[in-house]
Amino acid sequence: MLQIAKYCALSALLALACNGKTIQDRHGPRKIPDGLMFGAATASYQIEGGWDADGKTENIWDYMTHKNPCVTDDCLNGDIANDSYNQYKRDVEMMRELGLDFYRFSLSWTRILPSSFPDKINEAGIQYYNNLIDEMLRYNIEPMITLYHWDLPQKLQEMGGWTNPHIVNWFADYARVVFEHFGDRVKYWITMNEPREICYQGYGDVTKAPKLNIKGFAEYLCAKNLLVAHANAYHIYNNEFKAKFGGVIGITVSAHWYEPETENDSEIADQTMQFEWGQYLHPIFSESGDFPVSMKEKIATKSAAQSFARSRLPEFTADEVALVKGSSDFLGLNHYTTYLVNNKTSDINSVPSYYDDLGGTRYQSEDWKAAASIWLKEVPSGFYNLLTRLRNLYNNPTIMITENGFSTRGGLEDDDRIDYYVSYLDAMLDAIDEGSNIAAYAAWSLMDNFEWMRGYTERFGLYEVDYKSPQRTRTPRKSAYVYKQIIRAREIDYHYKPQMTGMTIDTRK
Ligand SMILES: *[C@@H]1O[C@H](CO)[C@@H](O)[C@H](O)[C@H]1NC(C)=O
Ligand SMILES: *[C@@H]1O[C@H](CO)[C@@H](O)[C@H](O)[C@H]1NC(C)=O
Ligand SMILES: CC(=O)N[C@H]1CO[C@H](CO)[C@@H](O)[C@@H]1O
Repeated sequence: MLQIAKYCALSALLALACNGKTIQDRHGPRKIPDGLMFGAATASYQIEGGWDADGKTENIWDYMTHKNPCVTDDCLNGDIANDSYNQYKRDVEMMRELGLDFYRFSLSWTRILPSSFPDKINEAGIQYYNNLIDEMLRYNIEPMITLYHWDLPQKLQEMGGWTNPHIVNWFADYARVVFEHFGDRVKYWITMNEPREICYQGYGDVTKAPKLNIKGFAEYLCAKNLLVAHANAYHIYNNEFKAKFGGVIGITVSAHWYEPETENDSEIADQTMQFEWGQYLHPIFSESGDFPVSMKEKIATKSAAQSFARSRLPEFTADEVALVKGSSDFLGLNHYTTYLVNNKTSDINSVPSYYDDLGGTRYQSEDWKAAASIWLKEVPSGFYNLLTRLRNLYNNPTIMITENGFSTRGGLEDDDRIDYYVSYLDAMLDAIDEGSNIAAYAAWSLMDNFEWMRGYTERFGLYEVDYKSPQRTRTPRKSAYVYKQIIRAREIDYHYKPQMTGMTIDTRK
């Protein structure tokens, strides 16, 4: 009830019609459709630790944090993190406590291929992931593997990383090794996690490794090569493994909802979405393929005005357009928050740069409920609007929500996180009621972890991790009890008040 009232109040604030279905009072619990899978997500560098264990070599996050420890807010790194390299059995126990249908985790490229290439396969790395996968399958928890969640081998970075077109082959070789070793047991595959964060933040800015900051160029080279590498890996799985193993493979993008500030800002809001996530989704999920037209035009026009010989956005060849188009069995979606957009020129943009190419200004309302992360505000209507837009733009693709969550500064009584989860799940159910084809939902995150540049200062976990204890002790927060109840009852009960009296393993598992 509380959530619904807020949902509509926010919509009114944004001068939107409140979606009819959400207006109705929900006194009773709301059913979750059959077949929707529930999970939780993590990523290798954020939880594994064991940075140099048993032959693993440096990736770009190891390298960056070792070279300059205070690149992160707390001057800490992922050397040990949660020690999941050693504690994976406890991790699986937590999945059983929650009653998860699936668990999304990523593989460390340099743990499997210490030279970056398949000339030498690290058996200890393969064994670690076999142990984790087998432990999950013992309890009927489906593994969902992300091949690339930001921890590129440092050696490949020194050869240009995602700006070097040869990475299409490097990634293909790595993907093939992974499919060969784990494909018999793993049915859900994600090639890349969040291309925008990889390319824009890592290559066009300084907010992720490798902090290249070559604005208006490197992020576009990265985007093209990453999409071709993704598509190539998709076709490798389809051609060489799918008939034998029968799994599905897709890509995960991050997508905020961008709400026009006034009726006059809808065009810039649309263009913002075409840049921010259409850049990666349009080439794969649209009927025409290729980068979005408005994005190609804006960057070409700016580039010409700036006296460049050609557009700073590289072109796909016709063969590449065809290779990339349709190269995903599902759309993996990470969604957290919403921004307002207007077409006022922002004077903080460098020229040339991605945001100068795009234009307009993005900001968040002071009235929105804030998480610990500066970029994260709670706006469930934005989730509904985004899911509706994706359904309409891309012919209702199968969507797997691969991340959604809320950060705090720690503590077990996390009512704000519960409020976020319940209201976002509610918004998701509204979209499902109207026809959105949503197959899975993963909470970010199973447990607290290394939050990239924020170190351990921002906590996203259903389980709290004690970084002072040698075992990295994990304790369920109140939100873990609520999530468990939603999964077990397959309904959202807006009045559920958990007794935090000790977590037991769900007997179904
Ligand atoms: C939108 O633009 C029109 C034409 O310039 C103007 O009259 C109107 O006031 C604008 N609306 C808002 C909400 O700013
Ligand atoms: C934004 O404003 C600029 C400068 O006034 C204008 O040229 C451009 O067409 C506007 N773009 C959109 C999408 O409204
Ligand atoms: C159980 C276990 O392996 N704990 C290890 C966690 O990490 C610390 C620091 O590396 C080790 O000292 C513990 O033995």
